[in-house]
Amino acid sequence: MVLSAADKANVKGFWSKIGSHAGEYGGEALERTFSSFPTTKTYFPHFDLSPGSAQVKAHGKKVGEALTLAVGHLDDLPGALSALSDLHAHKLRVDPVNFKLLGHCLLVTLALHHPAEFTPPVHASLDKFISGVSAVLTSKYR
Ligand code: HNI
Repeated sequence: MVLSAADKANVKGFWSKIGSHAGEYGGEALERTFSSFPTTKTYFPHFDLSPGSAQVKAHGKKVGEALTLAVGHLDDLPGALSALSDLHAHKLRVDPVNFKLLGHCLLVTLALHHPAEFTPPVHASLDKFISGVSAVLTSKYR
């Protein structure tokens, strides 16, 4: 997944608008993923997944923060996400299809919070970015 200079500028620009909300949006996106696509819940049997769960919020915060880290390393996503890639491939073994579902919910969540900034070009760049992160997190499966 190659991000052009324009994609990188779009992602960075959008992320600067989000500011400190990335963690909160990560939690919302995760909640939406679990309720819209319940099969994703199978990876979290050890979590309290009831609506408003503090555990889901806390985990979503980690996801949001990992995305913020990735935005800071758009030229080296594999390096920046190497440990997370090991975790998802070797330990968690999350079926890659789930990344599309979470990625979709992340986009929806971002669009809901920032409709004016979520222009079609920004939409496309964010989709590429999240797909790129997902590609790295599923790259060590084989
Ligand atoms: Ni994911 C743990 C980031 C997709 C299931 N995941 C993490 C952690 C981060 C993270 C950060 C915490 C690591 C730590 O504590 O050291 N995950 C991300 C990102 C994406 C993603 C950035 C994609 C954008 N993870 C997914 C998907 C699933 C998933 C699609 C399954 C549906 N992740 C997990 C599970 C854990 C996890 C399960 C371990 C949770 C725990 O605490 O036991």
